[in-house]
Amino acid sequence: MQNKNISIIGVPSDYGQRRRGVDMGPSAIRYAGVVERLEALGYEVVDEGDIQVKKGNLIVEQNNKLLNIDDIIKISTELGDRVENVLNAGRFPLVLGGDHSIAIGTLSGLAKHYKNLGVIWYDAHADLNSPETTPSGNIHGMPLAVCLGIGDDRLTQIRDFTPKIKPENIIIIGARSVDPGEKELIKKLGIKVYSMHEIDRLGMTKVMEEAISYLIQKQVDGVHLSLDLDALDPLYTPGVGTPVPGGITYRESHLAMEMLEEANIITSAEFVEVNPILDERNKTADTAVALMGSLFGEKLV
Ligand code: 6HN
Ligand code: MN
Ligand code: MN
Ligand code: MN
Repeated sequence: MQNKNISIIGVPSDYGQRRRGVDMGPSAIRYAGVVERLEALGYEVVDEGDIQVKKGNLIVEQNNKLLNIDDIIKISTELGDRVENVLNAGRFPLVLGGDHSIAIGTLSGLAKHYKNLGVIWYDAHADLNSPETTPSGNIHGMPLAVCLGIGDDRLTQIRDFTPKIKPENIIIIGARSVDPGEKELIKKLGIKVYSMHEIDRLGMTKVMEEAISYLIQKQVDGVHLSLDLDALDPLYTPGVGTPVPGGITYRESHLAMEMLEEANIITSAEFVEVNPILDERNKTADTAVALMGSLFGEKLV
């Protein structure tokens, strides 16, 4: 990584879904040794701590299509401000979740800075739902749509501008649980997706080579990696709220991170959906930190 100065921001939010515990993700990732791991690679790391998230009861009512929206607006706005400040200080933002709804905040900060931002969405899901298409009402299933300007205005207008990203600058990797409305949107907008089918068929090497040259061709001025730990097979990351079998392996994921590091294109990252309550001895947080090791240039020999 070119930028040797990393700022870590924890976002202990579980408001984007219905299972408690993902708010403890940032702590679990810290206990797995993220700061020490990155410092050992020669980075100057500042842990800025967690943003303020109110502890409260999650709203779980059946008919609500935008669960906990008020809390999510507040968290996203604050996170966006914090991420923008990190960029203005010339530092690399590394955001620890929290459920994936926090990406709305992260991208609202990044997109003020980068005018042609690329996004790699490493996830079992497409997170392209809207209140019209959501099967759950959980906002963690919507952040990518929100950043495209699709969905409730209160979310799309966070930090007073929309859209945050262009559909042609997005690459989804690892998809295997995509809802009907999301499939339609992917077709309509022509979003580039490497589902598990392409990963099986082409192999991770080819997938990453293609993904990297695709973003370079789009002349992006920065690339954000939004890594949902459920992209990996639950064998390696059991501590996630919405596990889907048939996922990316541990080695394939390391390879993907190593290739991103070699390509030197990543300018910010977030690791989300680590839920220690559902985990086995902090395995998911350990995997997250190991992947960060590869992303930031750790070598095996
Ligand atoms: N995630 N597509 C499902 C929904 O409820 O919208 C699952 C979303 C999962 C979101 O894992 O970040
Ligand atoms: Mn996700
Ligand atoms: Mn997911
Ligand atoms: Mn390797």
